[in-house]
Amino acid sequence: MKKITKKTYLNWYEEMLFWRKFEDKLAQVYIQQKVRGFLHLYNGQEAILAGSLHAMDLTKDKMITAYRNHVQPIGMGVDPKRVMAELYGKATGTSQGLGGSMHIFSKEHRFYGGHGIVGGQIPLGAGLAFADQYFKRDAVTLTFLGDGAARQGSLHETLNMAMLWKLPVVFCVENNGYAMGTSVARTANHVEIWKLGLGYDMPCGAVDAMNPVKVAEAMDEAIKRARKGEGPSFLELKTYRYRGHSMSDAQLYRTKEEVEEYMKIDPITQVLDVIQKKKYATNEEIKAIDKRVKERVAECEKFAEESPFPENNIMYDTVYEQEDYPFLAHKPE
Ligand SMILES: Cc1ncc(C[n+]2csc(CCOP(=O)(O)OP(=O)(O)O)c2C)c(N)n1
Ligand SMILES: [Mg+2]
Repeated sequence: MKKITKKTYLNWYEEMLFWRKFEDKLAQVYIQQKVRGFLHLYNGQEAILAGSLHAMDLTKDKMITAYRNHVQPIGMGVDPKRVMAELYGKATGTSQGLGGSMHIFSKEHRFYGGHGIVGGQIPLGAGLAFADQYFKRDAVTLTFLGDGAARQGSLHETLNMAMLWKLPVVFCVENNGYAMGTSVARTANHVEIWKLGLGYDMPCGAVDAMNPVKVAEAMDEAIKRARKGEGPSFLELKTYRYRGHSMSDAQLYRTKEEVEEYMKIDPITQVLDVIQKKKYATNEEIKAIDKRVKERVAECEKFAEESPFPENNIMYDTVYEQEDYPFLAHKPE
């Protein structure tokens, strides 16, 4: 694995803080009704993305996930201004404002969404890996899913085929304890999701995913295995989300104390602790990072605010249509 150095820690701190503040800003503008529809935030789960990016080869590897998907594309290189504009429904967004919160996508950056159907992205992730194997491209696809999606039939069909064909894919279950308001313990008779891999003889295990180092190490091993042609892995990344499932969640299914317990092992705080203990940065330097993060978020907000909404005509330009359809003269000449 690439060495985890002072530079890694400083980068992790700045990027994770940026993702956190970017989403805090989204929560704020959502309440102001500038962002509409659903909004599922990633606060608390950032170590998963930070550790995964460290282990990936960002020149070729791919990523696909569910609807908690605003910061992953940023990590993969998409301009965060365009992600925020997408959430605002603006023409400068990643999907020209037509996708919104749950559907960030950038083929150019090998980020394949952004999927609202629970478990829908699992077979698609294996499909991306199948294409890479078929065309002999040396790439690995990280397929993320929630603990709730682990109970979907599509997971089992996909695990079977992926293992049979030794597809270059890593299945990454982000176990944040809940599927909407339903705890993991209420969805199955065991809570060790990683054991589902055993049924397919797939290398599998659980990871402390509040710590980016642990995520990077586990991910590196799984990615290397896939790259060597040895097939998929199944990781249970143990994490926690601080905010509700989406913005309209009253969170009656958990206690404040439970949330506070996890905040004590917050991934950003853990990284900052190492930075301070190892004297990787002075207090002044840390303050400068915090300031830069604030400015970057403000820039995104300004860009989204000032961007135009798409023209109405775009609705006709982005759907398939029969060129000679005779009954509806909807398109202006
Ligand atoms: C097929 C399907 N069933 C139900 C829903 C409604 N739904 C949206 S999110 C969700 C919970 C998923 O939880 P999990 O996979 O743990 O992901 P998390 O929200 O924790 O990231 C459900 C049931 C849906 N979107 N799709
Ligand atoms: Mg969950």
